[in-house]
Amino acid sequence: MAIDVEKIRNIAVIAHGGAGKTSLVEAMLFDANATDRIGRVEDGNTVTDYEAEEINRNISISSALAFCDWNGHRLNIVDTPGYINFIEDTKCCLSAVDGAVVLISGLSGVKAETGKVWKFADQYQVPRIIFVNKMDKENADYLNALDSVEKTYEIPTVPLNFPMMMNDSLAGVIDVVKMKAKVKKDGKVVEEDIPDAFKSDAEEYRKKLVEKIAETDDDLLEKYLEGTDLTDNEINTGIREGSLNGTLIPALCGSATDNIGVLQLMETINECLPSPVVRAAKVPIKGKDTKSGEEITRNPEAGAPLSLKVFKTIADPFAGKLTLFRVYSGVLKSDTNIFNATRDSKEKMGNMFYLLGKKQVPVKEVGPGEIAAVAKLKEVLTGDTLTDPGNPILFDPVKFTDPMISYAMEPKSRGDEEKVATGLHRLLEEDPTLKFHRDPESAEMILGGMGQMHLEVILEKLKRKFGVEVIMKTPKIPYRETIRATANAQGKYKKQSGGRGQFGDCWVKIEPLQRGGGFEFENQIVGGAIPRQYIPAVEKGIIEKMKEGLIAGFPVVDMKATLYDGSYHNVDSSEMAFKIAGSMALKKATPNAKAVILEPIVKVEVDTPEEFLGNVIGDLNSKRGKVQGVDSLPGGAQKIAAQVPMAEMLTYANQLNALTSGQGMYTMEASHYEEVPAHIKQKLVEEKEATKKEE
Ligand SMILES: Nc1nc2c(ncn2[C@@H]2O[C@H](COP(=O)(O)OP(=O)(O)OP(=O)(O)O)[C@@H](O)[C@H]2O)c(=O)[nH]1
Ligand SMILES: [Mg+2]
Repeated sequence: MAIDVEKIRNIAVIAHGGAGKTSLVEAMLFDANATDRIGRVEDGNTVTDYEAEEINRNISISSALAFCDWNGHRLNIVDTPGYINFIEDTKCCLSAVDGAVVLISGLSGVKAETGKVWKFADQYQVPRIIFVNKMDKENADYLNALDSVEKTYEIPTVPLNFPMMMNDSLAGVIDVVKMKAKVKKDGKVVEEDIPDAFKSDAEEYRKKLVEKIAETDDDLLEKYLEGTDLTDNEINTGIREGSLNGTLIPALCGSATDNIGVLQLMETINECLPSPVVRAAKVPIKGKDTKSGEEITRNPEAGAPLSLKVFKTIADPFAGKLTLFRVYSGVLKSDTNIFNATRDSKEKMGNMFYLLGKKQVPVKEVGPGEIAAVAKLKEVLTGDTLTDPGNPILFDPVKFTDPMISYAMEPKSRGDEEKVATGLHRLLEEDPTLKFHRDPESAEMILGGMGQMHLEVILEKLKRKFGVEVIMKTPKIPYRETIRATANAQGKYKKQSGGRGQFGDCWVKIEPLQRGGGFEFENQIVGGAIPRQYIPAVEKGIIEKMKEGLIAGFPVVDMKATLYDGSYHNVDSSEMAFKIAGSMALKKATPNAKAVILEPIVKVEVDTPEEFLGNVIGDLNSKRGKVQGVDSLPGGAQKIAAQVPMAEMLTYANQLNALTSGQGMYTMEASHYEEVPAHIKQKLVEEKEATKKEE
């Protein structure tokens, strides 16, 4: 029997790294009796951080699912990673939920990475609740943390509780919706009347709460102005409407590891975050009819045609591939025939189950709005739409950011290539941000990912799950080459020594295009100087030479080639001859074209406590970085915006940790290309010559 769609709450727990997401999920599952103890990240015994690589590092690397039933509601909870290397996974999970809990640390307030996940939630219009965590910590400041949210995201927060500090320690929270104290006693949270010491603060918070809710609705405002208190129901409706419309954010505080404030958070999730039905009314479930291409919608109803979207894939060495999905419409049974609208292929559903971390809880039937998993589907990947064969619909896939860095790699022991490729193939299914290809020139295996830590984790997984070890070689920076001057040259390929020879002769002018101009080819041949059928061959020859690079082996960009003259031989001319002639012409024109090397520049934002500001800026300058600005963040931290060559930022995570005693955070994204300085150019040209000699 499928679960009542009105009673489902699909939420993602999102935040910067280390904010307490996994610990909060632990407390929620315990409070809902889905587990009988609260695990600790440090002890490696939490429900959602179950992969060895996560336990070894005490961080979440990949999103994990859990579920519990609480107060008549089914909570499907996605615990997401916070560290920058793994945040694309968080984005994908946010595309499949109806609400989010954003954790903010009571110590630091908003951090650089918070901005990333916040943007993702905006992108998918996901209503959210703020949970200010670590309020048990000394110097934690609730209002400062909320202030950082309001200032950074320009949206009012509505505190629904505040910390109950007794003898400088967090004893509980004061719920200003119910006007009750929720106090921790003998490991259990009990509800009591508000102690006198907290009454005036409670009144103050309550007044602000009613005021903010009243401002969201004319009738409520009138009632408020008449001096009548709002009912709990009016307050909850006001909060729900406000968070759905994105005009306000409900906020709570507590401590995940002390399990304080968590119960009220779960009440607020049930009361104020949308069910799949409320969500669909706000953000319709839209897709394309795969036959007509028309835009069509689906309703989260059992009677509607089946449609579901895959938001995660797990490569389990034993259970095989696990596919995690969200049902948008219709009912799915474990033997249903389905159609993969993304890959135009047929699939048969296998055994389905709910996931509680790695624990699988079998289920025969899942209905609209539900989240579940299935093993061993053949050709299904993250982002795919699975649908009723008779009523196909295609949902928009999630677009993933391109890899930030790539390494050449080789198996530690000879003959393991096949095993490496098989293992990688499985990991590629699991991780859409991972890219693998063989370099057409060096035939090297190139692995691309979001950062150093990301690739290290992949190598550990390869070893642990698929028993192969590989070595990573210096990363390949995606340098480019271009020209700065116009030059002309002739490419003449002539091999005529009896019998069928080879003859191709062309004159080409090359000139620079503006940055991002790509490649243009113009044919200015007149009078049949070169027969029409050979002209594309000249262009092909030029393009191939561009791929090889002109001075240091990097692909050439932003160049125009104009073919303006040439000659041919009736017998000996061929496409091949003119292709070679084209490539020769480009090579010959190079010395006069002022060829240069372009390097990728990344946009970096670094958050650091004030005391390390000088170190961080000094270090960025020493990396040929250009600091664009420094902004003060609420709470005293500083945000540095800079543009830095990617080549200097490969192992920045470790360096920033050292510079800021582990308190710095940064985000990095590809920005543009710039010319490398002469000494770097020299070094790259020499490296290319050295590798050429080795070959
Ligand atoms: N004092 C205190 N420590 C906490 C609290 N919540 C989490 N921690 C600690 O903070 C550290 C990080 O907690 P996690 O739950 O792993 O944080 P996370 O947000 O899941 O981190 P990532 O998954 O790596 O992004 C752990 O050492 C926790 O024990 C809290 O409320 N109070
Ligand atoms: Mg975590």
